[in-house]
Amino acid sequence: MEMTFAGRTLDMSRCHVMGILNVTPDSFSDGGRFNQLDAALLRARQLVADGAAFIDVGGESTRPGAATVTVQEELDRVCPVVEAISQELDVVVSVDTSTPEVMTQSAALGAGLINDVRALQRDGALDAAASSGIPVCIMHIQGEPQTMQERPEYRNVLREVGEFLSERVRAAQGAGVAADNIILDPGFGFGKNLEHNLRLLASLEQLQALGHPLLVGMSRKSMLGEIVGRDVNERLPASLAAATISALKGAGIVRVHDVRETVDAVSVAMAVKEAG
Ligand code: 9MG
Repeated sequence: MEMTFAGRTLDMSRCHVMGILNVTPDSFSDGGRFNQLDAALLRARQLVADGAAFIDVGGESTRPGAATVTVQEELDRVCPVVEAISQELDVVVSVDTSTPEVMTQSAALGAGLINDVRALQRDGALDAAASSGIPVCIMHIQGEPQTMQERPEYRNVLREVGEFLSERVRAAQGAGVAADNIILDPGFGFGKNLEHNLRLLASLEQLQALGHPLLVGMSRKSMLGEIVGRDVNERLPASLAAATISALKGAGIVRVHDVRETVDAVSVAMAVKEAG
């Protein structure tokens, strides 16, 4: 199961590590320290040295209560960083955006993946993703980031997430996105309580039946904090456990803050999987 991201081909039957690079002034766990181009590049170099196959560059925080960002602000934050990393580093640059203009310009500057937590539902996003020609990650979300955690409800979370993703795959293909350029993500913490998140993680293999590689993101999230009772900066062991379980259950990409530690954890998971 191979996939090509701006000229880099990866075997998606193995689990790859995606490092998070927030370029927002209010990012939730790095305190917005990497919002300058130099600082972002420094961080990107470290992520690559630590073993990241992907770097996910995001200029809009999806944390509930985060400030909204204009299209121009998002372009100004994201595009210089995407361009600089693409030119300098041997890594797939992923752009974490729901904004069509950012998708189009990032792809032209060398991004290899569009990561849209709103599943290409914004006006123009389907067409922008299709014409970019690069792979896209379609994530499940219930509601909007500002309000999604207020009262998430499902009759059957696994079925509803699967149906939503299938519908978005059909919409993406209808707009011209190639089937083998689609990655899916159940969207841990995006309109889900702990019970919903655990049910999805326990059944992750079943989402593979949709026929696309899976990306998962649980690093430092409050679902882990709820389980272990620790603050955001003390969730490394819980995050490693979540990444290991995901890799064993077939995830092709884990999106994380702590790349070096996660690469080791995932390597052990992959070695066990191959021996089985
Ligand atoms: C941007 N972002 C934050 N959390 C995420 C997750 O779980 N998945 C994806 N694809 N993107 C995320």
